Amino acid sequence: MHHSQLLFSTKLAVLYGLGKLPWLHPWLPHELTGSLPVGWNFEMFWRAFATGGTRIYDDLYCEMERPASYLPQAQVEPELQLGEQQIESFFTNGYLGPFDLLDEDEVEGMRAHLVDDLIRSESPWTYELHSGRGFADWLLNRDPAEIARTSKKVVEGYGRTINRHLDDPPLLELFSRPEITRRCAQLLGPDILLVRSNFFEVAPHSPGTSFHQASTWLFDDMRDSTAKPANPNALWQLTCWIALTDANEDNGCLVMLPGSHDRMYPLVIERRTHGVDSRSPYKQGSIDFPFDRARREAIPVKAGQFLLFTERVIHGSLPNRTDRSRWAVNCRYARTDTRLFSERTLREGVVSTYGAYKNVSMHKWRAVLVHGTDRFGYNKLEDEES
Ligand SMILES: O=C(O)CCC(=O)C(=O)O
Repeated sequence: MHHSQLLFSTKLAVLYGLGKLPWLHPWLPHELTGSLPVGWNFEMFWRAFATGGTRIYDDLYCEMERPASYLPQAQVEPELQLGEQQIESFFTNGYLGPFDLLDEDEVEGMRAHLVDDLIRSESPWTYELHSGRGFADWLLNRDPAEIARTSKKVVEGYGRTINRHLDDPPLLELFSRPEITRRCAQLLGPDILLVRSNFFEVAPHSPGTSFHQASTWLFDDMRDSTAKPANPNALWQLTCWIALTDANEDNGCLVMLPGSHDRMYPLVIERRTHGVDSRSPYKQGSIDFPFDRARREAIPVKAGQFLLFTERVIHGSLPNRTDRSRWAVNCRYARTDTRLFSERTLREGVVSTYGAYKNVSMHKWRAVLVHGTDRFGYNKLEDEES
C-alpha cells in the first residue's frame, strides 16, 4: 500500500472511531466533530480502510431484501392493479414500466409549463456555491478548484429545478395522480410521502446522465444520511420518472442495469500519487461494478409515460444525438416510517461539500402525504405550520 493510502487509512480509523463515541463530541473542536463519519456503517468504514481510500461508498451501504411474497402491498382499483409477476420483475430488475399517464395535449402543456415558465421563474430554493476543501473532497481526493468549476454548472440550475412541486400546484397534482401513487402503494406499502422532485434535461448533442445509484444519500458531505428509513435494506423509496418528450436511443432514454440494486457499490478513487484526481465521481466506470459483464437495458418511452424504479438500481441516460432537448421530470416517494432531514438541516440549510454548495434554504421543505395515512409523524407535512 502506498504511504498516502496508509495515511488515509490511519486518519479514517481515528475519525470513524471518534464518530462512534458521541459522548466525547462536546469536548472536541467543532471542525473535528464536523468531519466525523457519524452515519457510516462498518462495511463503509472497512472498504475504505482496507483499500487505503481507493474504494469509497458515497451512500450508506445496504443490500436489497426481497419481500416475503410478491402480492401487492395495497388494495387498488382493478385497472391499476399490478400482477405478482410484475412485482417479482420489479424486485428482480429494480424497475417497472413504462405506464401511460398523460395524453399528447396534457404532456405538451406540462412540458411548456415546466420548461418555458417554471424553470425561468423565481424559485423559493436559494443556495450559494461552496468553495474550500471539505470532508467529501478529502475522501474523494478531489481538487477543490476543479470541483468549484464543474459544480458551478451543476448547481446553477439546482434551485430552479428542485422540489418545485412545493410551490407549483400543477406539478404537485401530477405527482399525486392515482396512476402513479396506487402503483407505488402496491410495491412500497399503502402509506406514502412525496419527498423530492427534479427536472432532467439531456441537451442536444450532449452526453446523457452518468451512471449512478443512491440510497439514503450521505449527501451533505458524506458523513450522515439525509433519509433514515426504518429498514435501509428493505424497499423504502421509489422514483417516478415521467418523460415530457419522447425518449429513445437517439435522444437520451434511460438505461438501467437490471439487478444492480442488489446492493450499493463503492466509487473507484485514484489515490496513488500526490496529485489529485479531479474526475467527477459520477463518470461511467467510476463505480466499482462489473460494467463489462452487466446487461444494459435502454428503455425507450413515449412522452407522457412513466417508469418506476428504486434509486438503488444503477441508472443513467444515453447521449442525445439530436437537435432537440430531451426533458423529463422525476419525483421520489418514501414510506411514512422514514425520517427525512434533521431539524437542524431544515432550520439552518444544507451544506454540501460533496455537491459544492451551501446554505441551501430548507425551511420551506415539507413532505406531502400522497397515499394512505401518516401514523408516525416523523416529518413536517405540507399542511402543517412551521
Ligand atoms: O433523466 C435522466 O437523464 C436521469 C434521471 C435520473 O437519474 C433519476 O431520475 O434518478
